[in-house]
Amino acid sequence: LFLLFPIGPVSELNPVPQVKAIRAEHGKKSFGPVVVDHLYGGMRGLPALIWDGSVLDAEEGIRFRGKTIPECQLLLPKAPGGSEPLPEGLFWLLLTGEVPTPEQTKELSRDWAARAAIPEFVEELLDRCPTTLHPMSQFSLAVIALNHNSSFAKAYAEGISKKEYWGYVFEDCMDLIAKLPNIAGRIFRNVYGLGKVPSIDPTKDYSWNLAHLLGFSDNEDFVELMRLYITIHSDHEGGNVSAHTGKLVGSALSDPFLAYGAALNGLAGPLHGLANQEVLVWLRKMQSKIGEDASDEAVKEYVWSTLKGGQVVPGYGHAVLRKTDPRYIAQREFALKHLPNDPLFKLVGQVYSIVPGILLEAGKAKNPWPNVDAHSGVLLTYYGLNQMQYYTVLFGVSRAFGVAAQLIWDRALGAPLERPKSYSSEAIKSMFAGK
Ligand code: AMX
Repeated sequence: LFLLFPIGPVSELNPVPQVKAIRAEHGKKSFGPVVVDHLYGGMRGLPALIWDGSVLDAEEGIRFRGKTIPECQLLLPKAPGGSEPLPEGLFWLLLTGEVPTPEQTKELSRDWAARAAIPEFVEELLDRCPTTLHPMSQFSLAVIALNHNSSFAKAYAEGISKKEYWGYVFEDCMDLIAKLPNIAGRIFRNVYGLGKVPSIDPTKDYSWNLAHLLGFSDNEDFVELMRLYITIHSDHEGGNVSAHTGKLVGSALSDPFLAYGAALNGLAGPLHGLANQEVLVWLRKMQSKIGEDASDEAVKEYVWSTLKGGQVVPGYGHAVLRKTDPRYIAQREFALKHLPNDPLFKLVGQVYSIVPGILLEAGKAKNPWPNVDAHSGVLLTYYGLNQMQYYTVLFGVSRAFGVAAQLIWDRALGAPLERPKSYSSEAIKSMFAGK
């Protein structure tokens, strides 16, 4: 597999010369002004990063190597009898820019299954965690502990050349992705008292195995949901908190386990990946306050009470998007196909018809439309995965695909240590005094 990826010096697709040419021709050209608001405003919109794997357009949403979600659903290989894309194919696409053949996808499933076992001490570490420790904290602990066996850290300590970094990072990233189902499965079973983690089946695909370890592989629709879920949550260009954290930490040449553990800690925040847990908590609270089958008026009143309480409506708004997230639409279409009459899905739809109007009227949020997290929980709940605190772990399994692809490319392209400049407010005052 290693030989199939187009990073090595012999490949015609190797983009290293292309990057050199871009820098030689355009290196000193400006994107436009940096204004003081960029510094105080969370760097929103500041051009600062390179990532070829996916690009986010404010109106259209995400494209993975130029392909929209519906295009990926059409073009990427499926499991026999399945209709959702296999995330193996998406990883291949992110990494190489090419749609793999079904056989290449199968080879990746086999490779990951062969690497899936986690060290015994990591199993013990997870078994010792109190069940009250949030699943995301357990997830991050376990991923960071995998650094014990990092090929990159070992090779670096032995003094490899810079040119060899990417190959070892590639090995670690493949291990990282492969081991996540066993970590995620163990956390799920430990926290919710669901018994021993079953074994990975080396003949099955990644999503089937993840579903199997969670105890849902008997339900083919749930397995299909996992395939769609991992595909659409994998990557969202380079600047979101988890992707950027992974890249930043990786730039210090911390190995992929340390870098992805850090990324997971960012994903665990309520304004980022934890929003999928927050959405379900919020919907359940709404139901207990205004009942099921509530009127539009009652829902409106509840949304306003959330805003008046100084809280955000979880699952709505986005730092980049200005339209309904296509990841939301893909999940809505899945729900229309598989669970059109589910009461919670109906509530999600009702909320969709009400919240944007209220956020527009409230006048603060730049984007009143739903994001990916507004819809994922209802799908998981429908199939019986109703442990809301666990939801972000599944997001974390998926996001590894994008962060891993980025880490491999960053080391292949020789990306330097990230080190932007910070200023004090005093410096800003004196810099612009009288101007
Ligand atoms: N409900 C209420 N207020 C909201 C809001 C929402 N859903 N979205 C934005 N706002 C508010 C902001 O809190 C901010 O208020 P302030 O001026 O008092 O600080 C104001 O509107 C302007 O914010 P913005 O420029 O529109 O958004 P942002 O880029 O600063 O933040 C995000 C983006 C996602 C953090 C924000 O929309 C939010 O908090 N949404 C709810 C949480 C959520 O769904 N997060 C998941 C995002 C997707 C993901 O990463 N998984």
